[in-house]
Amino acid sequence: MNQPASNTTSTSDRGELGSVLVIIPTYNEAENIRPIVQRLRTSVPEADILIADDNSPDGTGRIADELAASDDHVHVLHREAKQGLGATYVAGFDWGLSRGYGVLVEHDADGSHQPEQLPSMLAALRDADMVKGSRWVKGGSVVNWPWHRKLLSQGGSLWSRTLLGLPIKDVTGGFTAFRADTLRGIGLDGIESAGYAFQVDLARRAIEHGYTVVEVPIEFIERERGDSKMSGNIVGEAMLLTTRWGLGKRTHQVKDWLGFAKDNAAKVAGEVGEKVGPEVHKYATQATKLAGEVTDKTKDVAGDVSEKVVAEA
Ligand SMILES: Nc1nc2c(ncn2[C@@H]2O[C@H](COP(=O)(O)OP(=O)(O)O)[C@@H](O)[C@H]2O)c(=O)[nH]1
Ligand SMILES: [Mg+2]
Repeated sequence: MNQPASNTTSTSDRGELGSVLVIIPTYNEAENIRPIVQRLRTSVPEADILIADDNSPDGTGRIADELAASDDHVHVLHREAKQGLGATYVAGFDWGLSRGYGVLVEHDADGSHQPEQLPSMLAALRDADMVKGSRWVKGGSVVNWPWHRKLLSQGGSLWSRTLLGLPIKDVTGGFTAFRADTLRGIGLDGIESAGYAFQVDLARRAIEHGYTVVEVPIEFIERERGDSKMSGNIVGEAMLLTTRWGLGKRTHQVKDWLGFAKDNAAKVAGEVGEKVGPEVHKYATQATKLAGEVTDKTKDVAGDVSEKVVAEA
């Protein structure tokens, strides 16, 4: 294996970016893989590329081997069978992290993500922990999408943004650059999500860990060759998991708030009791006890309801 390419310096206190690995997951991308690798080599010549192929029946893996044989910057990870985008990326991240790359990039093979836009994302990563190429910020756009795809994508982002409280406009987008430390920090164990949910999962983990996530506008072009592997199942998985994560988060918030209300009620009752004398203090204590029982009951009900919704979803 050749060593990761030369370092890129950074002025932020996050430290140098280090060498860049662009991971391209492929399943039946025989027509697309050569041109996309060529464009990446031109746009980010210092970066390495890892093609992570799930044993594509159309021979994409063989073409990837040919590309790797003629270029030290290109590597191939052959996987046995189609296991979904999320599992492929986790394997690609592990491959890159164990080899010391400082930046790991998610990049589709089908031409939707433009290699020419990667340098501006890497520049933004100097002052961030994670950069998402974004279709839904000012300056971002989508080319050749019918209205229902736009609705699905924007609706999906709105859904996960609202439920999870994420400050990100394009949560489901898959053109993303991570610092290696960010991926190590959020941890890749226990990630089970496959498609769009995988992108939401990474974003929510990063935000929950306090990392800075920046969106850079991109122009996303619908693929011209080959077929999309995204399906109704993948959309369904994204909605189900996002709802489950969102409800888990909200239940905790409700429980925290009820706990706070209970403590506060006891405190106020105590203060009032001291002022108005022992007789009233007795009633206040009883009222507080009652309030405590009610809030405990409400917490149980909130827990039951959310578990029920999650189980039925
Ligand atoms: N290795 C691997 N790659 C996949 C899998 N599913 C999708 N991909 C690749 O992931 C990228 C994005 O998938 P695509 O079908 O274009 O999704 P869409 O853009 O949402 O329609 C493409 O490069 C696909 O070849 C999978 O199960 N395994
Ligand atoms: Mg695509």
